[in-house]
Parts: sequence; structure tokens; C-alpha cells
Amino acid sequence: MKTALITGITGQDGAYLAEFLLKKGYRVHGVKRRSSLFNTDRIDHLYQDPHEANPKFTLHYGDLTDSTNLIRLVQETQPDEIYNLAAQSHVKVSFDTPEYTANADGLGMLRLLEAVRLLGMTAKCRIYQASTSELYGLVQAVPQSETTPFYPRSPYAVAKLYAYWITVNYREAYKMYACNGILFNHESPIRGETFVTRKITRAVSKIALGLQDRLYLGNLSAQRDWGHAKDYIEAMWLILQQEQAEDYVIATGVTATVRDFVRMSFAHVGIEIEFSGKDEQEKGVIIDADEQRLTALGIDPANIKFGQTVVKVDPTYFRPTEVDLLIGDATKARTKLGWKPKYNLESLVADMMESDLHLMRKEEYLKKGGFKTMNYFE
Ligand code: NDP
Ligand code: GDR
Repeated sequence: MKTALITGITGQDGAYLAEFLLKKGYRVHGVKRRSSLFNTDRIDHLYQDPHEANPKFTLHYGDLTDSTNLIRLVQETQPDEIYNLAAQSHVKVSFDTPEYTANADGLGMLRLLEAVRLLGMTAKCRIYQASTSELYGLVQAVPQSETTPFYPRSPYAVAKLYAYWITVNYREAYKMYACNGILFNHESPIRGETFVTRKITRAVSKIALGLQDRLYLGNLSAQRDWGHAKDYIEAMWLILQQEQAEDYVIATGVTATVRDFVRMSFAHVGIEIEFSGKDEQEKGVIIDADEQRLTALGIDPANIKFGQTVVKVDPTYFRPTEVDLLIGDATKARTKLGWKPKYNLESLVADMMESDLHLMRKEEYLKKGGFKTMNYFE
């Protein structure tokens, strides 16, 4: 039985990867930060009572900014594979917390590599670094592949650039099996709510159910190559199963604007919206609705008001420096790993919309039933 250690276990990818590895028969150890509230929603279904004999899934407190903690965890768990998924992963937030982001996202990987090296585990333990298409930043060439030059455009991307190169360096210097997966944006029903896709699918679901009037977004023209997290975590695993340690781009090869994603999400529930205006003045207005589709989904057509402005631009969400266009070339992953995504953009939007509609129905139900949250502060 193989043992895996996953940092970032409470995040989107950590949750999908843990489930995937457990199904493959791995023993999985997850590293979780202490937080003042429970934040294990995404992995609660995998929880095993630690009092049970020989549990296959175990959580440990830890933090990528604490070397002694990481050394102890690697020693105690003796992993065959480490997946370093932990990061302050929000690009916009990295402009507000640049030093912390550098520490966790950049030096964090160095600490893990050093832990493996100092413990004499370089031959036993393979290690995966969650690198990112944000490394490409300012467009140098498209589609972006393993040989496209990097030009990071945020403190997040600069921190990840350090992690990328320290991974390559430890591979070359100490013959470690250490690899970068350069993953393009990947989303899912359990994507963090402040990333643009999930923000959109949640808001569109609420607007359709009459629980919200409007969605405020930043740059609608940014283009991203969006895939499904379920497909991408499989690639992480494949990257660690090869004879040679190498770096791989993981992407769909299809790009779309944020505006397209909004249109597709509304279209999923039968609502057509039209964008007009430019830059900060741009807005999206409802121009048509398919009553049959709405009714089939259990949505009251009376919620939909023609001419209603449902999308507006709020410059608060603009970034000091933006990444305008990402489109990945995953030829190497397709040919060497045999990796191929099962989801495309349409099925990704459908999966996220179905899930968020379901979630928002609970809110609608509680509201209609007159349920009120208790006020703890009176
Ligand atoms: P999430 O933001 O959903 O999850 C990040 C995880 O890292 C959470 O478990 C978080 O814990 C944990 N974490 C944050 N800071 C620390 C720290 N200092 N010490 C320990 N744990 C920490 O990200 P995703 O699952 O979407 O992404 C996984 C990784 O892949 C990240 O490194 C991200 O940068 C990278 N990536 C993601 C892409 C994507 O499109 N999703 C694309 C390319 C790369 P908590 O729950 O406590 O916040
Ligand atoms: P990104 O994802 O920055 O690509 O990083 P995000 O979903 O945050 O932004 C994508 C694009 O949408 C534009 N945008 C908005 N973004 C957010 N979050 N909120 C808004 O309201 C909004 N309006 C427009 C952004 O400007 C951007 O151009 C993600 C993260 O998962 C990283 O950790 C990962 O490395 C990369 O994907 C690949």
C-alpha cells in the first residue's frame, strides 16, 4: 500500500485528490491549518474515526510556513508521494498579502524539499508541486506550453515562480523525483466561492431563484482556459507515476472570456443576456428567457424580469496587473501521460450550475418557510 501526504487537503484539489487516491488504495495523510471554525466541508465524507484501527485517511495540523512541523510530518508519515497543493491561492489577494504569499507559496515548497532531503528520503519519496498557468502572465506566445517563457504578473505568480524553479533545481541537484504540474484554471462545484467561475454560478443561481438582483464583476474580457478539477487531479497522480521526473502543462486548449462564462451560466437556466457598454460602464441585461427550460428546472418564470441589469462592473475587482489571455498546449501530457480531459467548458458550466442551483434551493426553501437566523449579538 502506498502512502501519500497532501498539503492543502481542505482545498478544492486536495479534496478531489484525497478521494481519488483513497479509491486507488493509498493511505492518505492530509495537512490542515488550524482555523477558528470548521473548514473541512469538502473532506467530511472521507473522515474516518481516528480511534478505528489502521485508518486510511488521517488529518494532521500543519502549516507551510513552519519547517519543523513539515520535517516532523514527513518523518512520521513516511510518504511515497507528496502533493504540495497548499497555497494562498487567490491572485487578487496576493497583492494585499504579498509577503505572506511569498512565504507560503514560494518558500513552502523549499521547506518540503528540504524535509525530504534532510530525512534521507530522496530515493523513496516523489514530490509534486502545484505550479500554475499564472507563471506565463504577460502573454509571450500562445498556446502556452512547457517551453513558453514565464512573465509572472502578481505576487502570487512570482512566489509560484520560485517554487517552480526550486523544484527543478532539487531534481537536478539531488536527483530527486520532483515535478511541476503547470495546471491551467480548473474549477468544480467545490471551487472556492471568490474565484470568478464559482462566484458566477452561485450568483446566476440566486438571480434565477429570485434571491439576488445583480452580480458585480471585474475584468470581463480576461480569457481563461478552464477545465474540471476532477480531470486535473488525475494528471497530478500520473505525473508522479512516470519513469522520469518531468514537468507538464495540463490544460484543455480552449479559451473563453469571463463574459462568455457568464452568458453560458445564464443560458444553462434558459436566460439570455446581452452585454453593452465598455470597460467600467459595461453591463449585462436580460433580453430573453425560455419559459419551458425555467419551468423544467423548477424556476418560477415570474422571477425573470426582461430589461433587468443582472451584471455590472465594479473596478474594485480589477487587478493592478492582469493576465489577459491563457490557453494551454497539453500535447506533452496527452502523448507521454496518456492524459485526456473528460469535461469540456459546456459540461463544466452545467456541472457547476446544477450543483449551485441545488444549493441555492435550500436557501429559497428556508426563506419561503420564514426561517430566521438567530442573532447572537443582541
Ligand atoms: P484552494 O485555495 O482551494 O486550497 C488551498 C489549500 O491550501 C487550502 O487547503 C488551504 O487551507 C491551504 N493553505 C493555504 N495556506 C496554507 C499554509 N500556509 N499552510 C498550509 N496550508 C495552507 O486551492 P486549489 O485547491 O484550487 O488549488 C490547489 C493548488 O493548486 C494551490 O497551490 C493553487 O495555487 C494551485 N493551482 C490551482 C489552480 C486552480 O485553477 N484551482 C491552477 C493552478 C495551480 P485553508 O482551507 O485553511 O484555507
Ligand atoms: P485566476 O482566477 O486569477 O485566474 O487564478 P480567478 O477566478 O480569480 O480570476 C479569473 C479571471 O477573472 C477575472 N475576474 C474576476 N476574478 C475574481 N476572482 N472575481 C471577480 O469578480 C472577477 N471579475 C473578473 C480576473 O481578473 C481574472 O482575469 C486561479 C487561481 O486558482 C490560482 O490559484 C491559479 O494558479 C490560477 O487560477 C491558474
